[in-house]
Amino acid sequence: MVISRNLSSDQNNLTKEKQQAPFYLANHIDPDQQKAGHKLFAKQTEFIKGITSITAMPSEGHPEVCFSGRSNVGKSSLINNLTGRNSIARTSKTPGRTREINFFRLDQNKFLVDLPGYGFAKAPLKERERWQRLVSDYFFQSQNLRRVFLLIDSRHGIKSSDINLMKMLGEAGVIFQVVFTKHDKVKELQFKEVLEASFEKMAAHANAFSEVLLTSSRKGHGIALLRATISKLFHLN
Ligand SMILES: Nc1nc2c(ncn2[C@@H]2O[C@H](COP(=O)(O)OP(=O)(O)OP(=O)(O)O)[C@@H](O)[C@H]2O)c(=O)[nH]1
Ligand SMILES: [Mg+2]
Repeated sequence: MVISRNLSSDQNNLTKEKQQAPFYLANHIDPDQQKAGHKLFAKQTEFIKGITSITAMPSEGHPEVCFSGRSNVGKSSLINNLTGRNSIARTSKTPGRTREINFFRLDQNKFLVDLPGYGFAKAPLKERERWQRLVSDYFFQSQNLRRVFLLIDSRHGIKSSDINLMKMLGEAGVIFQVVFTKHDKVKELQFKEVLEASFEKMAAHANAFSEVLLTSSRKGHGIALLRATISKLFHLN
């Protein structure tokens, strides 16, 4: 299924002339890219620190990618799976587990960043405001953010809180790539509908990357492709 929309030809410059490009679900992995992705994640990942204020950012000068999405969508689980470390990022059945911005260092001084989730209805207003300030500061001030992976639950699709995040990223001039999570929990037909609806919603955002990924941290689905995508963003292949 392909839905046309506008995407900037130069992903780092959203103001350049637009060209038609479709959204599509990635289904191919280049062998060289796969090797580079495997190599990047083969060495031990190190937890550097968690911050609650942007002044404490540790990764200045180092390229990084980050994982954002609603509470409980599976950001921390995905980082654990990518790095092959069961609990380097803390996960929980209860939404709101990650409350800081957590930095993890991969081989060659490349960083993965785990963001606190949003959209948790029971979170107090103060907590939501704190999230908004911290995450917005991060998006606007990070100098080396190569891409935001925007995680979407395969069962539920894109919600209004995700759209708010897309807008925030657009204002900060940051590209996001949608990564569907928990694929093991969804039936094919149900997912097809979610995908169609998601593409329609993404079409309103010029900073949406055309390729989307499908993952399951539980089953390991899509992990090699995500590793390869990250290594490519770091220009390692
Ligand atoms: N079935 C299934 N469950 C998953 C998958 N990924 C994560 N989960 C479960 O979903 C719950 C939330 O996962 P987390 O990784 O803590 O989610 P998070 O997005 O980091 O949540 P916050 O830190 O609260 O924003 C946990 O109970 C995980 O075990 C998956 O691929 N499949
Ligand atoms: Mg988390």
